[in-house]
Amino acid sequence: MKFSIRQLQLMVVVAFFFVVLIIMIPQETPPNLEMTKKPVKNTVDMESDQSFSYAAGSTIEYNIYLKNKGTSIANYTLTALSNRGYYVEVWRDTNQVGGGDIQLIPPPGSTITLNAGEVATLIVRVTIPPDVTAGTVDATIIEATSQNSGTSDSVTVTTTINSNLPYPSNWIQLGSDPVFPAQVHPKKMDIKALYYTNNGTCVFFKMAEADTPDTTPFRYTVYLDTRAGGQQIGSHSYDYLLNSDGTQYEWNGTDWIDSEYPAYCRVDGTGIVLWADLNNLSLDTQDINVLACTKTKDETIKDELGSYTILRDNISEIPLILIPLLALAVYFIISRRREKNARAHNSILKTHG
Ligand SMILES: [Ca+2]
Ligand SMILES: [Ca+2]
Repeated sequence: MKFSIRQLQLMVVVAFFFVVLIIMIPQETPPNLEMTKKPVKNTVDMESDQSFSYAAGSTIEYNIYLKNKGTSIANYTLTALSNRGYYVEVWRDTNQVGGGDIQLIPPPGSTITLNAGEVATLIVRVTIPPDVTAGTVDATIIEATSQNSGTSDSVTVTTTINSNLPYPSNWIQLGSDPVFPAQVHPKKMDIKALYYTNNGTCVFFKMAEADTPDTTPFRYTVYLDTRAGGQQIGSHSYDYLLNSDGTQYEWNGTDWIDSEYPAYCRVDGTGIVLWADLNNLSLDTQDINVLACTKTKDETIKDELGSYTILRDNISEIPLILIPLLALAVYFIISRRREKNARAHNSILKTHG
């Protein structure tokens, strides 16, 4: 078969247009592929990574927060894993007082359902075996995966085993903040939980913050109402103020003055512990009211948690560890931060339940 030059020229031109046409026609994508290209909306948010030191043989509590960022109800699968293989429980705290109220883990992989925008306070409990060597570090990861979107988020709580701490490790949680971190800025001033313990000589208060506390620019304080009189804040009148500046202040009727006794303070990971010698506190027959506060140096209050009421006997000379667990029925009067302006709503509640 022979082509004239004219025919060949025509064929080249046709071929050229054909190629151009193929390039210009948009490639049609299968509709299914187009669907998966849509970004998956991340509907899960979990906060905050935390750390603290505990003695071997103790059970650790960290309060973490899970939020449904989506616009509809969602189910989340929860997992919790210690890299040391320690026993881990996860509880939901429904009343922001005392410990957890509903156990979620074990069993592993249980489900929690949250409405759109709902926040759950979860209490992670890690049990350290008694024979663990000091200096061992445990990292426990708690993860929530949305069963609807498949997206997930996680939090890591890191515990250093220390057998030489100045305080006992049998912390009793007084209560937790219901607010997702961190509506208080900076995060290091956002108090997420308050705990106490005593060793028969001193009474200790631990504040768990959403980030590492910094006592240089900020003040971490605990107010104590132990006797008649004092500075009225809310429904209680406070007599002592333990301050992270190292001073135990006392209300003299009109002002907070230096009591000339120290307030001991130690930052440990994302926690801060304040404590006082029981001999330096005048304890009346009344129960003890406690309020935790973070402030800037110019006394601007950034966050507060409490107040909580502790039975006087549980704070006095008997070390907490020697009080039988049943007698440790600690009663609180709670006024949550959200209810600051509605203190009439206060109710008496019982811990560990
Ligand atoms: Ca509770
Ligand atoms: Ca008082």
